Amino acid sequence: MEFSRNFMITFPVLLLCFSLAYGQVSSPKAATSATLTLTPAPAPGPAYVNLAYLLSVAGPYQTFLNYLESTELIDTFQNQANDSDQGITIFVPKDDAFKALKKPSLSNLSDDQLKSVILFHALPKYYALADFNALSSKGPASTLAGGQFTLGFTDDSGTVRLDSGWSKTKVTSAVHSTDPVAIYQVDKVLLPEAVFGTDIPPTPAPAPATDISPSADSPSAAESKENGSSAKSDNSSSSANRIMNSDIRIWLVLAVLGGWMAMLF
Ligand SMILES: *[C@@H]1O[C@H](CO)[C@@H](O)[C@H](O)[C@H]1NC(C)=O
Ligand SMILES: *[C@@H]1O[C@H](CO)[C@@H](O)[C@H](O)[C@H]1NC(C)=O
Ligand SMILES: CC(=O)N[C@H]1CO[C@H](CO)[C@@H](O)[C@@H]1O
Ligand SMILES: CC(=O)N[C@H]1CO[C@H](CO)[C@@H](O)[C@@H]1O
Repeated sequence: MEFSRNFMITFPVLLLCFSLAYGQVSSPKAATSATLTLTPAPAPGPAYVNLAYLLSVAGPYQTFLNYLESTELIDTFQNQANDSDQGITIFVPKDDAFKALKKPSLSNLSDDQLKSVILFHALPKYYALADFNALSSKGPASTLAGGQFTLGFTDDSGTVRLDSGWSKTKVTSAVHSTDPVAIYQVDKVLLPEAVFGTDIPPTPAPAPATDISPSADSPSAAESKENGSSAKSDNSSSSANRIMNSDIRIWLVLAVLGGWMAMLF
């Protein structure tokens, strides 16, 4: 009786002790996975597509939508979307893509340059994903920003890749694709050469080289940048710290437990 009562008290405490120690070591990493949304096509007829509404509900596109609204280009886009003869194809970068934009940032652009950059994210015509194969063979395509603002496309066995000179990226999901409105998500903000090729402020030479050379497969590019000792040096010390912390924790709990059991017996 005495034993089982003590056991019933000490067993949960031991469990707690171990779960604390191990929980510390093997804390789960927050796996943030991008959710790709594909809104189903509305059934009846050529319905009016409200771009501002669609972008606000379809994904993490708030930054792009904010730029559309602050530049008042939302009307230009919506007008093009309303044109059922031509339609519109929009490449919308995720909010993350704007956050990742460091070297050529949008903050230094004049109003006109900013408008050009935003207009650069749309083609004045509806293209289904299947149309890009044919489009890619016709050379660079003009965007809503006009003449010299062209985007190159390649259809890489079903993956549509975009090349603006400054940024190479690809279509990662179809947000909406019903004639006359197509909205495709892209991984990067599209930076036109016509703006950034001539107006890069302080350090023109190194910036474009590092941005252009690693192609669309950005993970490997990011890794190769982190080969230096700074990225690795904290691995040993931080994990050692964690192990030391959990050791101290175990010993503390065991000490308390020991005192407690001494009192019980
Ligand atoms: C687009 O069409 C809708 C519905 O017909 C209309 O309410 C809206 O004002 C139009 N917007 C533009 C910018 O043409
Ligand atoms: C660009 O903007 C940043 C701050 O946003 C500023 O520090 C920098 O001087 C600007 N560069 C030029 C060339 O205007
Ligand atoms: C391939 C590569 O990026 N190598 C770099 C690794 O980091 C050192 C500095 O720690 C650079 O000198 C190398 O160029
Ligand atoms: C820079 C550095 O200290 N890196 C260490 C990271 O952890 C591995 C494995 O413990 C060590 O071999 C490295 O030296």
